[in-house]
Amino acid sequence: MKISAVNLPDVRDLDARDCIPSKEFQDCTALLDDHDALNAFYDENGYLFFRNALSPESVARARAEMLAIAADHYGVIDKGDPIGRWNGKPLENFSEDGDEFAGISRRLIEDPSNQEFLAKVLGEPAAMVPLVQYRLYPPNGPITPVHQDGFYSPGIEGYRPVWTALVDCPREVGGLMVAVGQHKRGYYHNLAKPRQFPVAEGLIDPDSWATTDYKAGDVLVVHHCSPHAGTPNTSDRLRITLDTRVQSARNPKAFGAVVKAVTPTSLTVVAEDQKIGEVTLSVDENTYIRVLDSGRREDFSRFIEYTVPGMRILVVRDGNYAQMLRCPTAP
Ligand SMILES: O=C(O)CCC(=O)C(=O)O
Repeated sequence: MKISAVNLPDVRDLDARDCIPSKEFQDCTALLDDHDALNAFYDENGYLFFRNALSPESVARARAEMLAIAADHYGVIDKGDPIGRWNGKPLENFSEDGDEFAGISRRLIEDPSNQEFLAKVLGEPAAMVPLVQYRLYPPNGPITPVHQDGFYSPGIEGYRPVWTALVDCPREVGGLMVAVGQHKRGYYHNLAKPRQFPVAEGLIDPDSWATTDYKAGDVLVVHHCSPHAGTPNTSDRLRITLDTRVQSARNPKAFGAVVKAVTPTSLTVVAEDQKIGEVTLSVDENTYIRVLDSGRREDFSRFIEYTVPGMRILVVRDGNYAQMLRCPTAP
């Protein structure tokens, strides 16, 4: 049965801490040279996992950059500590897309040593989606709840999400778990509950959860309909990971832009990528608008009040239609 979203006022929310991963991811590296087989695995299981996928040099650089920010900007590890042991200081004023991280993901994804791998994952030359979350998770912090990315981000179907461990993340450091094969029945998010519409209990097979002991440089690709969640960090170290997305380099649907003009039903933007240039897109009540706060959908009737010329946004287009408009991150 296909569920497009559920409406279950009396059902409890699914708590990620009650989801116990009993399965291990399969390594898909051997399928990289057979794109049909890779896609068949993805369609069947709702994830791809690649051991040691990114080049060690590019991962070491990104790790060093993240460790330096953890020490110098947030003060949560001691300077020079190569394994990121938490020093007990609370992580304060942390933002997953803070400007202090800008450039780390771009350097990792655009590193020539990673291009061939990413092109094989996507099936064509890959470009980054300018949307990234950087994560420095100290021990015993909150974990990412069970969710399906496509429920919050319409238009992302063509991307391949790239979740990467930058330090070794064995089970005690935590990482991501995925409900394998549970991506074929639509969305389990409960519209009867307040925003963020948590996933309802009792719908996902409890025996479907899988994870692994991640190594730095491993890559996990999660299907936009696959339920997934963070696993707890019970170690003494930070969990240092990032997640970004790649898309077709030939036909990028998602791009950073600056708003040039707005009408009640259209938007003209100038893309940061000169090859895309200036575009005018139609906007309607189905456009998913999150331009002020990445976690909140805005009311379309006030579109021209809050979308103002000069504003930087991330656009996801389908031809000349704006599928999603959201505040940008610092890739
Ligand atoms: O790393 C995490 O804890 C969450 C990542 C995630 O859920 C995502 O990329 O959608």
